[in-house]
Amino acid sequence: MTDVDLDISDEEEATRSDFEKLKLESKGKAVEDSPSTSSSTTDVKKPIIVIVIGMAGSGKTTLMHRLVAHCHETGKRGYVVNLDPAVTNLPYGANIDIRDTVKYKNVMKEYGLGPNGGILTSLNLFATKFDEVVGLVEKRAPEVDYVLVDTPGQIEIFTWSASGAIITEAFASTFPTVVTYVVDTPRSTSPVTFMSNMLYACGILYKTRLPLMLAFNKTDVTQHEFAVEWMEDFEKFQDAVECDKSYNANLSRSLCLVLDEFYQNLHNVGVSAVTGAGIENFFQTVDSCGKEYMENYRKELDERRKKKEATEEERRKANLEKLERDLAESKGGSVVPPSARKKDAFHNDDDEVTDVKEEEEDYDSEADGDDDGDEDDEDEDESHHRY
Ligand SMILES: Nc1nc2c(ncn2[C@@H]2O[C@H](COP(=O)(O)OP(=O)(O)OP(=O)(O)O)[C@@H](O)[C@H]2O)c(=O)[nH]1
Ligand SMILES: [Mg+2]
Repeated sequence: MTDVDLDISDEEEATRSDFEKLKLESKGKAVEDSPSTSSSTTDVKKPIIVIVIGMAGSGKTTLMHRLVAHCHETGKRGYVVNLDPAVTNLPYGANIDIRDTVKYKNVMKEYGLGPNGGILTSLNLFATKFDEVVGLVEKRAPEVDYVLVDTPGQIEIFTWSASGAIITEAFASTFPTVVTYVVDTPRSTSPVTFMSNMLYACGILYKTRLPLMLAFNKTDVTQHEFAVEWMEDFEKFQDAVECDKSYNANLSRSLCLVLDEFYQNLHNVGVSAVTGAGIENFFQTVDSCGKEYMENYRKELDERRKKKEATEEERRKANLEKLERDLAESKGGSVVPPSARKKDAFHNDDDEVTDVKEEEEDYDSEADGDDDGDEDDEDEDESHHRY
């Protein structure tokens, strides 16, 4: 986690009260007022979802903090979701925090997992309740411009784990959704490391099938021009690779030919989460990715959603038929439908998972990371395992 102090505590305070205001304004509105998840249309004003993904330590959380502060400064209306179950100090106030729903330490104990497996499983458990998250965001949608989503550094969540796909699909089938891949620029100056980072980004692009923007972070330490040059001019990258005769460099040389096409689909922006450089440009790029989503991605997603709904309908029909059969067999005796039995088991066995909720009264205490006084949070070492 970050130790950096962005010195924006006053702004944060005001941002929080903005969020509070948002909540109070939308509180009391009938749920029916908001558009339903399954019948989302493009007519209703939608916030853009910005999912911040990147390697551990690339600066996702610090960038989130900066984005939240920038929203406040410029009057953009943000809504913040934290999906990192193991973070100890969250420098910004989150409207929805996975830690309120899933107790990562309990998950580790319950399933006998280490820190990485614990984080992955926590996300998988949370993913089963993601429709509730989307429902909460939908209620706020008319008053929000951007939904900023922080994620853990376990990038495999978004390259192969089920939860990554569930989360991105749930957002993308309802809102314009953009993936921001955060790159640690100073650590990507070697062509081989750069290439490996781009392969991760490529994996995320093909897995999520959403507009992707690269945010070259930490430009206060190293400017990102070299990276843009490598992406735009294949020969410049080849020249850099020439200096490195290792096996990996040979591999990189072949791969960069393949990745050339991948770069055509990318937007990129240089930022410094610490100084705030490039943040305005960041939001402009998010906006153009949001437009791209509407023009290119929406149609494909609508088709995918229709298919999903048809499968769901079939499943529902099959369940109903089974229930009717069970009723006939029980000859009027009481029948517990399988779905209800499953639900009971879920609640009895998995007490590390509770309902998703939005931050209300405890909003202020969240900002300093001392979320709920849970004794599990007293272990200050947990995030270090992940580096
Ligand atoms: N110089 C500099 N340091 C930065 C910047 N952004 C983040 N950092 C530092 O990078 C380190 C990691 O930052 P985090 O924001 O915790 O990174 P993260 O990606 O959220 O890490 P995980 O949640 O563990 O995956 C911290 O020490 C930050 O201070 C930046 O723009 N410039
Ligand atoms: Mg983080």
